[in-house]
Amino acid sequence: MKYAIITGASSGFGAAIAKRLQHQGYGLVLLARRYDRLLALQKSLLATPVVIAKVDVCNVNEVEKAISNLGAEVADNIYILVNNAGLAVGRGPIESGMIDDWNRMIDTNVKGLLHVSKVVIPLLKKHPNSHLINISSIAGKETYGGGNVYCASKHAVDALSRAMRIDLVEQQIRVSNIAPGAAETEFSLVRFKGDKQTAKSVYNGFDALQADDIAQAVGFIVSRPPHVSIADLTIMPSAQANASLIHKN
Ligand code: NDP
Ligand code: 8X3
Repeated sequence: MKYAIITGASSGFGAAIAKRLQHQGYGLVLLARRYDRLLALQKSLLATPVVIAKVDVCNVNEVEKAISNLGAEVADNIYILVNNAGLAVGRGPIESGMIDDWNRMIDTNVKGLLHVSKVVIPLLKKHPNSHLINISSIAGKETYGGGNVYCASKHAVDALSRAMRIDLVEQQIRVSNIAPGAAETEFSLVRFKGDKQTAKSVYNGFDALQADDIAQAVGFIVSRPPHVSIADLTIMPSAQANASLIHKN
């Protein structure tokens, strides 16, 4: 059985990617902080083996422990890593930004992705043509008003995708960068710190992307023949022109 490791699998894109990859026959290793969510997902995903672990990607020791606890049957058969865990916290000008919010974004989106990659890449290297997929953002391609530190963190992810492609070309590990635009998940609820009304207003007046739209892209990437690498995919709702312009009814 081939396995995929997915970070941030407790909601949104990560949970949808888990479902889609299981449908395509993969066993799963699902990581996130909310264990109850992972447990519920595990109970609903019965077609292949599913390993779950409570991991904060910001904590390198937790990441190392979770990966070293995988049994040999799983660890020897990791063909896909999806670095999806991430978040925005707050939106506004730098002078009124909160240091704690900045640390959370940089620690999760950049350092967390590095922590996981460092320990999982040796497992991917056992299998030429395996996949490392980073979930960046349209915010990793362009900046927008009030997005400063989140945009910077996702620009870093975009740069790391290109750097990893160089590092891993010799082993023919395929590195893909996915840059979604506005997608209706728990993303805005987290960004606006539980303010449901503001979070919902982000998606008013247009058809936002849904989590499965991104999961389908992951399913497409991993089902290409061995000589094909999908390097970079920007996926937006039809109503979105760029990081700053969404046409709303
Ligand atoms: P959600 O808030 O629905 O999901 C985020 C996931 O990341 C959760 O499973 C959460 O799990 C996990 N996560 C956050 N922090 C940590 C951490 N420290 N350690 C482990 N897991 C963590 O949002 P999305 O599904 O939308 O977001 C997924 C990715 O997509 C993020 O990287 C986001 O930046 C990116 N993105 C989102 C877009 C959107 O419009 N929705 C567009 C472009 C990119 P838990 O809280 O249980 O730890
Ligand atoms: C999430 C999409 O446009 O809010 O990465 O940055 S956006």
